[in-house]
Amino acid sequence: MTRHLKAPDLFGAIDDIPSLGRPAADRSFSVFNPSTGELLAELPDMGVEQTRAAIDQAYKAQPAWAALTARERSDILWHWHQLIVDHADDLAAILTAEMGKPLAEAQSEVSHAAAYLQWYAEEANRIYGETIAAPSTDRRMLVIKQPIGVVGTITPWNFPASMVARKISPALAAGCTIVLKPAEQTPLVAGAMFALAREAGFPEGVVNLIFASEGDMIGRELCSNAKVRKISFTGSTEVGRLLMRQCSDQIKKVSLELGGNAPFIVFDDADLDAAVDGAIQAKFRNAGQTCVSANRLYVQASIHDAFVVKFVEKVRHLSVGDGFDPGVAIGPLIDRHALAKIESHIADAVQKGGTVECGGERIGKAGTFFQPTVLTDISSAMAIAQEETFGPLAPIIRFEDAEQVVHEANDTIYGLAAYFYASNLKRVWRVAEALEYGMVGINTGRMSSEAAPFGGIKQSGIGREGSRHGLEDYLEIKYLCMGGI
Ligand code: TXE
Repeated sequence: MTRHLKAPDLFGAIDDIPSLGRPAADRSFSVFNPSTGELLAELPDMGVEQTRAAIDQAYKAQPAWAALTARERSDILWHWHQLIVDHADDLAAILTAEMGKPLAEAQSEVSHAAAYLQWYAEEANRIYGETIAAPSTDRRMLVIKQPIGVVGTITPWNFPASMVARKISPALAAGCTIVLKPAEQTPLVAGAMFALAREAGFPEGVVNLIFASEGDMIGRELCSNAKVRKISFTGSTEVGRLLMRQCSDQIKKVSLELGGNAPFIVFDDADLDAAVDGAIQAKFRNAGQTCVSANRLYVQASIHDAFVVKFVEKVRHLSVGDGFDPGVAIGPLIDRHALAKIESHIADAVQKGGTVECGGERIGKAGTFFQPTVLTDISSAMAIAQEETFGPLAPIIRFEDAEQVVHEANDTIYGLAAYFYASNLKRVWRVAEALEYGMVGINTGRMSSEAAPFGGIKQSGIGREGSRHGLEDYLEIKYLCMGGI
């Protein structure tokens, strides 16, 4: 493998990856730094044959992995956690180089990834069954939990380290083995994490990595290969839908974490400064490229103008640039398609009466930087209010009626995250219960945690990641009934 990255790195470890036991590919693909356009690395471009070989390895390794004691699996996960903590700075540097996010955000993501490993190293020891009071005295009835088997996982580029950890640590804790394909834009941090997994002592075949320049062929093999018993995917709703269709022939289990269209509602009884800070966090973290990013900001009419003034003032001060530069709050977008999507949302909004309060333009010719942008006079009919923008663009919608706004917030095919700021307790409960979302942030702009169930309803997905619910998603329920007692 050719190596170009200059950042402090783990390339000794990455160079080791082809020796994880899969045949090398004869084609390669390139990974670029989105801030500079610089070529970072060339990786083997694996295809169906390598995917099949990885699945075979995972299938062969699974019974022995499941037969270890929970404590033994937990110990290896702990070791992996410790190695990730020890190499956190290097992992964060790789992440910033290939994905673009500010180094401080990359460091926080690596900590978050490590937290999942820690959580599931603990949770591995807490897999419980049930006994059932039998309806006749000569029977005993109970439920045991067993690992699903081989899991195929596909991860996106926006959180390339924490998505890897969040998907595979519960699977491994449960006794499953995995084959993972990271996003083609950000395979390097996944590669480094897998190299550390090998050092941590996972037996051969338990964790398997596929580098590929596109997902289609690999996804098809993972979905159609009968040795794979579950698919866990994070990415666009469009690809999630396709994978679900491909899994339907074998009634294969799926966990899907897909797109969102998060409302962020500020009621007139909110702490305005806290709401402004929360909105900055929920909107501009990761340059808005987050499935839980605030996509539509609803602000009640009586506080609308005051909110806009304070919010715009803060947005103007967000500095945009190379994630390695100190003080940068917003890095580049992942690619030129992302720039084009933002521009089309702005053009559509302006054409239908929207006002650009700040931003609205690309920055420079190299890279994919876009000014953090605030739009007002937004209505629900605009594309910006209906579709996930996935960029540093905050559209503000004025509302009068507190009941109507909840109705509008729910009027979407998505149901991942919602946020609102309010102080009246009755309102807090009513709105929290009425929002049709898998996660609701109340007076906070940030809520991801390894201890909490992350996931959505409607077309935002199926299943949960994190917490003990995330572990259950990798376990089958088996009912045992013993008669003649
Ligand atoms: O996603 P894709 P993209 C949303 C967000 C973004 C849009 C498009 O709105 O603007 O999706 O992003 C693999 N079979 N999210 O194009 O294509 C691909 O290789 C199997 C939300 O990056 O879904 C990568 O590993 N796999 C989101 C992964 O799917 C396929 C995160 C994601 O890519 C495949 C990312 C196929 N046919 C985007 N096609 C979130 N929920 O956080 C692609 N892939």
